[in-house]
Amino acid sequence: MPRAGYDFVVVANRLPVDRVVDADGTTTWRTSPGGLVTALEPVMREADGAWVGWSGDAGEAPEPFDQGGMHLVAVPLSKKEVARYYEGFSNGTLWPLYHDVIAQPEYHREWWEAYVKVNDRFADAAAEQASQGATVWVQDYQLQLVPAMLRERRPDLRIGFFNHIPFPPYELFAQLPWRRQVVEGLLGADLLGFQRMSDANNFLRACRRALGLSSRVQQVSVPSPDGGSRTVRATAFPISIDSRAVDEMARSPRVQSRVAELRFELGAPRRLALGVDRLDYTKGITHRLKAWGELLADGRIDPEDTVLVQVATPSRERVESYRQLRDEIELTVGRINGDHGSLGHPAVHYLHHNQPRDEMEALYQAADVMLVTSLRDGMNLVAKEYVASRFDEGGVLVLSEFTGAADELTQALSVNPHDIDGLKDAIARALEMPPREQSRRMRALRRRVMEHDVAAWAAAFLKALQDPPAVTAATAATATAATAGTATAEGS
Ligand code: ADQ
Repeated sequence: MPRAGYDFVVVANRLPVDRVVDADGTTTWRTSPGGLVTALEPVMREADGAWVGWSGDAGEAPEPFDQGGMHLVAVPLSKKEVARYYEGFSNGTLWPLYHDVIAQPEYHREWWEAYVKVNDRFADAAAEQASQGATVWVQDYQLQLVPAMLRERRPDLRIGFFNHIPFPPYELFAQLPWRRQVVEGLLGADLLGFQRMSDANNFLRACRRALGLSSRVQQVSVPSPDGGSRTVRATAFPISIDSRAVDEMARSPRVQSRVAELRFELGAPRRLALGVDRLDYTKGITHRLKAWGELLADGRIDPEDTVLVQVATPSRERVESYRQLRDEIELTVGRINGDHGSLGHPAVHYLHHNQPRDEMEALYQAADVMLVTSLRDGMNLVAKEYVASRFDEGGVLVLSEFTGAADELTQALSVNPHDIDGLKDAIARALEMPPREQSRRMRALRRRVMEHDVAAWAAAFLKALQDPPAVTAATAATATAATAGTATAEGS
């Protein structure tokens, strides 16, 4: 097979586009708005880039096509592979295992076999697109075997990997029957990026424990087939958002007038709290609702003047545990409204659908308090979006200590979502925080989020990937410490 010759190749489970079928049945593609695309688009355009990923539909893949300055190469997945590789091994095994086993991971050999096969197909597609000596950046937990598979086919490539979700402590990771293969797969990369230093250190520990390799500060030495060894680096590159774009949209007259409208539609409450999450058991939505329900029952919140808006994006609806969670959340919201709402005045407004971007900005602007109560979260971009949208320096962020964002956003009100009494106190405090304290905290939060945006994240990773190992270990650690504020302290 001849090589296509792209100097920069991104490999991700999903292509950065969604299929749109018009009324006349013709298919077009719309770029999906996401941080990763925003960050990588300029790099892609400048470096002559290709993006390898799944289209989102089972069955035959469309032919490669160009869209928004990117060359898109779709990898086909059969219906069975979607069930076993994606819904099964990625979302039923790795996702719960990597999020502290909040839900029980399932280990099935046929899921693992599909994961190997699909990773192999992604590696093949990437190897075909990359030019001699190209840079390939593999994204996330669905593709952990791709780095080694790619190195085997193309030792000339510079390979990076970024894990968007946490990497678990070895005591949990050790449950995985294929732990050795996963670590070996990742070690095919030259540079491994994690959200937090503690994730990188968990990975380095897995290298020692599962493979008996020796590691030094943020690097591990891997024996190569020629009898020598390669150095693989693993460190933190906390991801961010397109902060300027969020800030600008929040200031726009359209969003501003929508903010006033929204508050009116919600009955002009004195206080408005907001939760925005993918409907996922890692996000702690039930803990948040429990705390809110108890605050109402205790009389600490008056439903006449204080409301909660919970936006829950539909997610992984074919997976049984997600269906159960949706039922549980909707039952709880119904109970709270039954007990504390009145006609035309629900205590909790619940939306189970995607919101357009500008509506999200208006919600952030309208919210006096933002509730992020994840039980475990790689980063949590919602927290950063809230901060970037608050150009008025108002509003209070209540943030779980179990998010990656908590390492950076130290001026938020930090909570342990398992501690319902503590969570209730933090919510009550946030709802009554004086404006001066709000702006003092928000100013500090904004400094961090506006300076360290997603472009800075991508640039830092790609620069470190080009650097020779010995220099990079020090540079990456310094760069991360400089940009992440206190972020590195946590991992030590
Ligand atoms: P997610 O688990 O999806 O991401 P998060 O980081 O919060 O979590 O990103 C969610 C994104 O979806 C945000 O940009 C948010 O605005 C958007 N969104 C949520 N609900 C929406 C709705 N109803 N309508 C429109 N948009 C909505 C994974 C990891 C995270 C990590 C990111 C990036 O789980 O920990 O931060 O990848 O690395």
